[in-house]
Amino acid sequence: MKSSKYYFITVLLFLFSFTAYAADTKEEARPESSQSHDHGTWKEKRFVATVDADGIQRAEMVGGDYFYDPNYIVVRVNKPVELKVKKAAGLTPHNLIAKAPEAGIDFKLDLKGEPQTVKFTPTKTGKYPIYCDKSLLWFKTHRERGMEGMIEVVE
Ligand SMILES: [Cu+2]
Repeated sequence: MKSSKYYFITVLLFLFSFTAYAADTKEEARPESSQSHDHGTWKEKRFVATVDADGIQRAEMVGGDYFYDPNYIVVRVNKPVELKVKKAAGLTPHNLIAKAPEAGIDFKLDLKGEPQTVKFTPTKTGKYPIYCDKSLLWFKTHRERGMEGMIEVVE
């Protein structure tokens, strides 16, 4: 009885290390951010925001398994942005993260079925990644599965 228990644990350990190994060896097909993807299906969906009459640039985005649409948003520097985000149908939890406080872009929120509005004013031109950091157990993060994108700030 004891040996079958050890056998079970050994198999589990093997599966775990194989999963980690498989995740490590997928390094091709990178977009401009530093993360790799496990499939070649990430396609840029670009949205170029225009400045509304009230001076605000508005954009809308949907996040789901495992995408953002659009996933590449171009905004103008030093003009306020209102990004309305919501979650596509599905049970998997998703979030939206940007960590570029040096450019005035710094937020993290869990996506919901009802739209939420993220407000920020980009202060520096450049390209700033957005992504979902959720994952299930030791599996790949959603970011690694393609749930990432970019905010590009232009003059
Ligand atoms: Cu996600």
